Amino acid sequence: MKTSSDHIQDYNAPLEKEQKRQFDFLAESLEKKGLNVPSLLQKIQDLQIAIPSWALGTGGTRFGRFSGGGEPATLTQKIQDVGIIHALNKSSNAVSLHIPWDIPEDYEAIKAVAQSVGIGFDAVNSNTFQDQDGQSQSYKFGSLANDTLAVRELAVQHNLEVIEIGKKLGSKALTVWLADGSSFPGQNSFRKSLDNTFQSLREIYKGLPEDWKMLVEYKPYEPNFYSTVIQDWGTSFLLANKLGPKAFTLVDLGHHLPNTNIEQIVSTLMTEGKLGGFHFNDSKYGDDDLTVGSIKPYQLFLIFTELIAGFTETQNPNPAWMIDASHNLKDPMEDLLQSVQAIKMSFTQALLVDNEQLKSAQENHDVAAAQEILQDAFRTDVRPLVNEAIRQSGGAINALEAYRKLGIREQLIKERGSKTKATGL
Ligand code: PSV
Ligand code: MN
Ligand code: MN
Repeated sequence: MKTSSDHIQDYNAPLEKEQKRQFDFLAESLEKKGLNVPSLLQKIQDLQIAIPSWALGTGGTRFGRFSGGGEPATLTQKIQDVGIIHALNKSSNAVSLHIPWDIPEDYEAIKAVAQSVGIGFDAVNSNTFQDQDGQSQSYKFGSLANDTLAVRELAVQHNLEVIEIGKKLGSKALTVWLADGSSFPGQNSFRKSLDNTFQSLREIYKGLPEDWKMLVEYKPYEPNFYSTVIQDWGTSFLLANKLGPKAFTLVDLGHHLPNTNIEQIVSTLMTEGKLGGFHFNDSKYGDDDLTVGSIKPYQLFLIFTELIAGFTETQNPNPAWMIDASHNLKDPMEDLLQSVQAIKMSFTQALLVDNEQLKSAQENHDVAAAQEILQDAFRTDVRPLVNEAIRQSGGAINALEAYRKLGIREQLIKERGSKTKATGL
């Protein structure tokens, strides 16, 4: 694959001069504002966003699926794809696996592949929203919340197996997302469903190693359309609190009803030390799983502003950063490169916020000044800074353009064929 450091340096060479001109210009104006540019570069380089194994193939909708070809058919190929993304952007050094889609046949071989491309294993995800072939009980009417004990036991067992798989790979977190709920009033007892879920999660929690986290994801609707057991951050937070110090809430940006103030949720969770992780994506209507930053970049910036304030002002441990997106129209790897870049840009803009000035504007009830401070940071074109951080790490000055110029997809289609379907969603 054409992603060796020589290939990337060859791609960068003709762009270096213009990159330097743009970077120097921006660095000078940031320094004038009292910002420490080397420290900003370091923070941008340190931010690593895990890639979900299920986002490397074309997702499709329930109406159709249009593969672009060259998709990964095996876990090895998925890890190789994450390796390609990381070689280009130096910002995605881990993969998040979904079990049972990604059960390794040979753990040592998989670890060796990951190591060879500089990739580690982020949170492992359990799947009790689908039945697998030959499964003894069905999740049709719920898994951890199900009224039938045997179903709950199967779902608990599955989660414990996922932990075992993660342990062998070096993961340190289990993400639990449940589809459990109801589509019609009267179908389930809310109280019983929540209590069953808590009891089941408690069994799983008991099997969690000391240095692991359990990330409890919430979502208001879909696939159930009347009620979802873990419908919102409050329910997830309640469960995480009852479970114990290793349990945290995971925020997926698409898992909110329209206009929810997600940045406020982030702030509350961090104040309580319970923000465990993020699934980044973007949406217009629901859980649309669109490219990060493609619809609401200001919201993303405001979320990062809260996160950065929370890093210094709260005891919240570092959250796990992951993308959770699906691609119907774009080349998945192009979409992922765009998503990671959007995250880095919002993060960088948020680093530019003058928190001291903002505090004094708040204390003086100077509403207009507070808005100016935030929007001054948001309206800064930080691309030369982000690209410089990536360039200095050995990545491509423009990762998406490099992906195209180096003909990566064409090579993958040649190797894997044009009619491919990645395992997973
Ligand atoms: C559910 O919508 C979700 O966001 C959860 O994170 C799942 O694990 C993921 O999608 C993939 O199904
Ligand atoms: Mn998610
Ligand atoms: Mn989702």
